[in-house]
Amino acid sequence: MLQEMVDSLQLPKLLKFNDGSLVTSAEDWQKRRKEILDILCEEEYGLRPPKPFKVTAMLNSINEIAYAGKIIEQHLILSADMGNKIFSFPVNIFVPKFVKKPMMIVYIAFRPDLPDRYLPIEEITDEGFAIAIFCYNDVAADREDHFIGGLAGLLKKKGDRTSNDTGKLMMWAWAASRVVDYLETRNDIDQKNIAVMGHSRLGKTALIAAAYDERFAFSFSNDSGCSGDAITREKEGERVEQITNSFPFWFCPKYRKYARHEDIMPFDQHFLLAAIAPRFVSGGAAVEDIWADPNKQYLSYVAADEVYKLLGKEGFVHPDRLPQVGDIFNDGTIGFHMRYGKHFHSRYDWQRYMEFMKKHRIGK
Ligand code: GTR
Repeated sequence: MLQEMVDSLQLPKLLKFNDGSLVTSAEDWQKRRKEILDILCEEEYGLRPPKPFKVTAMLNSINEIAYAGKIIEQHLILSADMGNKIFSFPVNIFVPKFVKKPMMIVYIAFRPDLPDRYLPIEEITDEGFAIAIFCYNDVAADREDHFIGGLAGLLKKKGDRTSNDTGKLMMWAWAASRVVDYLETRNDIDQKNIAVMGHSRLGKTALIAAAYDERFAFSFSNDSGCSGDAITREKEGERVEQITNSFPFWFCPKYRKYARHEDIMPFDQHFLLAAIAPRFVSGGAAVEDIWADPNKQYLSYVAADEVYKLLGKEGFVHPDRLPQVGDIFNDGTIGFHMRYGKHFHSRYDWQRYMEFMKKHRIGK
């Protein structure tokens, strides 16, 4: 049933090179993955900013007895050396003291508050996870500022944005990789189990971060929907037209041309998920989040599964039907859950992602 649904969407093929030849081995996939990452830069998110020469950290303050003495809380400023310029942004790290080398979640946050309504820090660290948090607005403002501030200002070229110029989702995703540059220097966390996570626009960002940076062993995208984990073809709710009208600055200018012409896109969102293979990816949906379209989110994971299978992974383990409230599919390399309620990053979602990571911890 599901396969027929996926087939009827006539999605661009994951396992076919741009020249039409077939992708039949893991080796082929390495090349195909590069093509896919290039297509997504070129057509949707814009070019990836260059890797900095060096990332350094400055510790602003530390509290060794945070949350009843259970947690070490550190406030840092990371600085990325971009050659002729330096880009700096704050990162806050919470490490539980009662576990040796905890798994680490890089969380891309909406707000600077610690904790906030989407981010129950104490519950997360009580589960034995360390968490590194940065606020996306500290990287590039989430509004039409004509790309003058933050990383956007630093990358800005003369004149109007055109073609494949970098959008802000890609900038936020780039910053998540800078956090990993820094985390790699620490020996108090589990380097093999670093995840990236975000909700909604930042769920889209988390997927981009993982697709382009193989150091993320896990990625968690909560309610990310349009231009994130949901297939765009025949999607309910938000589509390319609405998203590029409201948030043109999230994308490269070229993406807009697919408004009402989704059928000619040389990609769809299963490309983004497949670029994460063979690593772990898990998505959350909410039954009332029609704007994101839970069914099209789910079908995207179903469609990405063939790449995991080609790479010898278990992929997506799920029944042959659309998702229902209360479903939790976490046996395979791809996970998915659908909860009751609306668009929100809830405690329930956090529990599912942490459960998934504990279950699949690498090297346990
Ligand atoms: C909406 C946008 C969605 C989603 C959401 C959010 O306005 O249309 O794509 O990203 O914002 O980030 O909360």
